[in-house]
Amino acid sequence: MNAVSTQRRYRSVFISDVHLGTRGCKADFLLDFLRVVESDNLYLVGDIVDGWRLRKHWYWPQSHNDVLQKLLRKARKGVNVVFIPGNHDEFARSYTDHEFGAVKVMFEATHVAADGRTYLVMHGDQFDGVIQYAKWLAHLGDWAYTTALALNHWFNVARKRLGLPYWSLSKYLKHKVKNAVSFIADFENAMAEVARQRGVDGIVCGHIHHAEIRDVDGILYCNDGDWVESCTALVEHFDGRMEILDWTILRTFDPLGAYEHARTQPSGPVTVPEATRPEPAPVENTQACASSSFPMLGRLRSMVSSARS
Ligand SMILES: [Mn+2]
Repeated sequence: MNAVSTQRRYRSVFISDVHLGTRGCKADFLLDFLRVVESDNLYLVGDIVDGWRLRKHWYWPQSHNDVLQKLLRKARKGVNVVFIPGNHDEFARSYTDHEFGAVKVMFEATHVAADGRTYLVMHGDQFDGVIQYAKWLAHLGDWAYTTALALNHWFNVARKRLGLPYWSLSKYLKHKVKNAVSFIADFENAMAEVARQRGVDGIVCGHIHHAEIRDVDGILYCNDGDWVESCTALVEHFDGRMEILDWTILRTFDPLGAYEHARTQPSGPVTVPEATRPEPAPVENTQACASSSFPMLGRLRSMVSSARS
């Protein structure tokens, strides 16, 4: 479907927070991205598979399988694929320094860019203040977030019927809620400080589902975003320049892409995931949340922060 002319090549691609195994995962968008975008290096910066959710409720449609197959195929065909587990797929942290079908599993990585800059690559949950200091807020946040995602889903089903493009509620909220901004800033500063202590030039992380490239007092902070809400990736050009790709925007405005056409067709192959019943608020999960990893925790900034104020 996609013309060869739409292919994009980069030196490195960084994606995270895909959350395969959850209804929120935009697997079809990511498949489209993986088909169009090629790179020498592909870093999977954590929360690729949501083991936390899968343990409670098995959800594994074909498209989620296709994503894994696509990633493995890239590794087989010579792409340097590095998987750095996050808090939702921390089960894989036990396999650090092993290889799975040419995919290297690492706790964290140091990436040397084409311009010689060095980047620490890590998921980022280790430095999430909410995990460490306010567990109950995280539970509240998860409930609020799950509800917001369900609303967002139905809202977009309606938009799709009207032929309107996908619109992210929580992305909108994040940018509107002042406190969320300060939380994000705290996270960014903490991550930059880690990079500074390690003596590298920058940091690449994910976890908070907020794509960003920002200079923090001489340290280049890069967050690759997520594939649950915003469908963003971080890419390194062949000259070492970093850029964020917002896939919903790029594909909507790409005149050559058949994607937009497909997306507005009711039975098109690339669509917002099919209508599914929104999950009930996971009240009964509250106890289980006390384990070291939380559901959806990386995506709660706006709600957690509003609860704080
Ligand atoms: Mn995370």
